Amino acid sequence: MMKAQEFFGLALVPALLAALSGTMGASTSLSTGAATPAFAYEVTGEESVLHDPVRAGPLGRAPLLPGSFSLSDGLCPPLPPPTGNVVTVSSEAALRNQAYNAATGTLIMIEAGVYNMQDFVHVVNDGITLRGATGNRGDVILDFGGMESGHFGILVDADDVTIADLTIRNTHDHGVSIQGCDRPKLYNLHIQDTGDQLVKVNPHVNGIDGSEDGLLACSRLEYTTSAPDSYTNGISAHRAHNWVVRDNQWYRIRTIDDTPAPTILFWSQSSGTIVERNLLVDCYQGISFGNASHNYIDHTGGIVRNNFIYTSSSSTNDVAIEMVHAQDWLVAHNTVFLLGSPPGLTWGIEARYGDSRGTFAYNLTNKNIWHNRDGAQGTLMGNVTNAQFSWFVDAASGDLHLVTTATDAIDQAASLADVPDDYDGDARPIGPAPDVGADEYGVPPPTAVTNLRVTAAITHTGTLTATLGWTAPADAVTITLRYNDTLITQANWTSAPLLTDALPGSAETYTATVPYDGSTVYFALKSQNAAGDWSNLSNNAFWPHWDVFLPLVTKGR
Ligand SMILES: [Ca+2]
Ligand SMILES: [Ca+2]
Ligand SMILES: [Ca+2]
Repeated sequence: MMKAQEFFGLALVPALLAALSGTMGASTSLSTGAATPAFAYEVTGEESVLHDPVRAGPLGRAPLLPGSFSLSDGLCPPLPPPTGNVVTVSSEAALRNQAYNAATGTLIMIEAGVYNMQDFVHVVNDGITLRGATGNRGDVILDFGGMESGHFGILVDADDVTIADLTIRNTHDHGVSIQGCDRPKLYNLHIQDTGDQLVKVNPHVNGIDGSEDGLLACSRLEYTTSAPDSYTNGISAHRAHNWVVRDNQWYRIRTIDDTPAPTILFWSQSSGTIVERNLLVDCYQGISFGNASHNYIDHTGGIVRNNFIYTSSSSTNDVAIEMVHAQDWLVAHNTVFLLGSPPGLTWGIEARYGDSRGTFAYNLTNKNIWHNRDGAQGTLMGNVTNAQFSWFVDAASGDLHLVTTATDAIDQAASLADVPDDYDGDARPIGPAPDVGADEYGVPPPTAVTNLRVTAAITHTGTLTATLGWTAPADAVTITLRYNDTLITQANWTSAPLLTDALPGSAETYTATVPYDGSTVYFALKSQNAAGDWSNLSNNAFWPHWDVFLPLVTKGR
């Protein structure tokens, strides 16, 4: 353990070492049973014991919550069909064998089933993909609970490795461990009830070369009740750079005794982390850049945006977002609603220590934001800190979408270039201005039609009868059509003669009779959603060149 402590720059005083001993004991099996260099940078205990000891007294376990609302398909599309060098496995031994021995670039498809794993899965060649064969992560379950050797679930010692569409559960130590490898992609996973961290990211054994450009997305990570001991995180990443953690759901990420342990923790000189559109429910701590146990700049850059963080009154929580020894961050448009704070914990978001600086902007919370704790240089911009339960669709299920009466949040922000969308991936703003918090209230305007065309035309003396066709946009309630003798643009839209403003949003054809002198006639449309928000302008269709439409140009029909 001394090696790890030295690497992370800890100067542990004897009293703290004594305090740590109990927690460190839990990891003894790591160093004795698996004395390989891959494990040399495990850090056990420091992040929990040395952190600010704000905590509740008795355990208050949250009831199991249902799966809540679903994520947007647009943000979490299925992976493309398998191509290239594909092998299929249907036994745990074959899975481990292929993971370790398959050639660089092999895609390993794992057939549906529950796999009673007998050892950890070790990936050592670049470009390996481990993927559940059905695309449904619940169909392919790697259960490590009966394992007789090894400690991890999946250990990644190679670059460009993808792990997707499967479940990892009941590991002795970490669920997935990344060893300084670059561009790992963890996608559509369900990671559950691990002994230590659900996902761990370490540098290579040289302690310098960290993991670059990783992705953890569209996954569900949870404990059924809590970690089995005092040591866990949802993801703990040392020396990780430019990772993206997005569109995940995290439930009950907490130690057994509420020892502080962030759910999403990037530290040990990590940088450029993006944490967005995550849902955290009944986790003891939330998102942390840096940690109080380090006394150097622990994180640089990065953005925390559009996350929902909720703790019920039957659970307990520490701070939900903390920037500690962290520089040049943006924490913006998060919704943090905490009902499990112990007496005295009046804040839920903080920046701490004089070397921390960054901006808290347009966050929506029911707790204070402590922007200058211990001399931190956090700045505040437009945050709302008196959120009420009634402002949300279904806070008790973690659904912190706004309701129409949340007028203290709706349209109360100014646009931030770094926050162009919201929790749902909808472009901001909807309505006159962005909303405070992670949800932009309302339905986005319909997308612009791009395939308006003249499908038939008949000319008479002085008139043209043209049949128009298009694909109806989603969320359109009414469609307005106009024509003109010049190209219709956003600027001249309202002055172009009206054909109709009363078509239903589902309409996909319209027959227009317009004046005709032999020159070109142009047609275009816009649609409106239920709130009356306009789409952008469609392409122009025109006659007599009825076989050509913009911007999709087809010829030779
Ligand atoms: Ca690396
Ligand atoms: Ca708005
Ligand atoms: Ca929204």
